Amino acid sequence: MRIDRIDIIRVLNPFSHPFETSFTKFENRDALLVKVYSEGLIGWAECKAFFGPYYNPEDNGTVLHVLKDIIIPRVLHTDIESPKAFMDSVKFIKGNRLAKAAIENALWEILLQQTGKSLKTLLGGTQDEIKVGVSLGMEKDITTLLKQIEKYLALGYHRTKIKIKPGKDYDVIKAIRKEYPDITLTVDANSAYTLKDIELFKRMDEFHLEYIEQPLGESDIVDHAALQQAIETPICLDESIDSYDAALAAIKLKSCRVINIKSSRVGGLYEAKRIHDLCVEHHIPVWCGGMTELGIGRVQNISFASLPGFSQLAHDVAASERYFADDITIPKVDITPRCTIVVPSEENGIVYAVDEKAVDAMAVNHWIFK
Ligand code: OSB
Ligand code: MG
Repeated sequence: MRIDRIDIIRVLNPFSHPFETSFTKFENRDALLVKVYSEGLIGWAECKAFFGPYYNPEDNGTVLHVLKDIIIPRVLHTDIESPKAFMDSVKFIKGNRLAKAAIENALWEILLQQTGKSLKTLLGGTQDEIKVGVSLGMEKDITTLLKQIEKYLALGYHRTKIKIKPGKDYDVIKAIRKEYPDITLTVDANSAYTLKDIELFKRMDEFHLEYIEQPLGESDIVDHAALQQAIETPICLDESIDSYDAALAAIKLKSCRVINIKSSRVGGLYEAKRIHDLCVEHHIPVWCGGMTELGIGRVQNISFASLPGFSQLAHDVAASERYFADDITIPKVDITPRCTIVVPSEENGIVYAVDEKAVDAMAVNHWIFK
């Protein structure tokens, strides 16, 4: 794949409903799109960074710097054999995986066009459709949150995940369990606690949650092992799993019993597949996490989630409509009456195209490198 030109486009798309987590409240999706031109083909990708470094150390500003000043000068007008070859060529850059993933993801899109195959086939996906879960932000009070839960249960969402933080945890879950004793329920702390909160997590065992996502800090793999030992509820790691080595360490130390894989967080689909395979080998159930993606990123997540290890648990990959009034693919992502999403493949002929008019309407900056 000869790289002839790369564009970066910053877009803004308002959420239909603000999304509040333990780290920030999002009013819109502020995202960088990447457009890689190669020998007459164009690979689009969506960088998953946010405006600020709230979820992990990167943000749109650092991604722009790393792409513009380091990665793009390195790859422009060179020939890249594969996404893996690209990843090998940027090994000298520490971290910055969201930035690397943006280019890596675009290379996969070019590869799909070159081979005429679906991403599902290239990755080795086995499932025709994936199970959809919902990740709900914090609300001003429990009544409002319960209304949100009711709305998505009525639509058939297979798992309800709520965000928690100190002061908005035990009582909120208790109120939900009173109303819905049997739904598949999970909580995500986005690393808002420390091991000092161990008693709180022991008390949460009574709620038979499917898992507790990222209770402690992102580097606290050892503390997560201590917490996992002390509680019945499985811990699911998200932020902590930023590489294959981190996944291996967490498995060896028994820091978790479930892993949320986000391909962007680990530097792209190639690395994410390695982590998936590692988890399958060690019988660790995985599910595909989300970053409130626009359509381009969402569609790649759907194909990634068709890998065999993802068959048990529901994913944070939902309909476009769950997040936004407008989106940037044709068609927009939608759910089936079974609340699944059909995986694009050669057999079903489903193809998502980028809605360039929608991209233009959301664009606030455009950089061209050629
Ligand atoms: O921790 O999984 C997370 C959104 C932004 C950043 C981190 C997370 C999330 C979500 C929403 O929980 C996932 C989604 O629906 O896209
Ligand atoms: Mg999470």
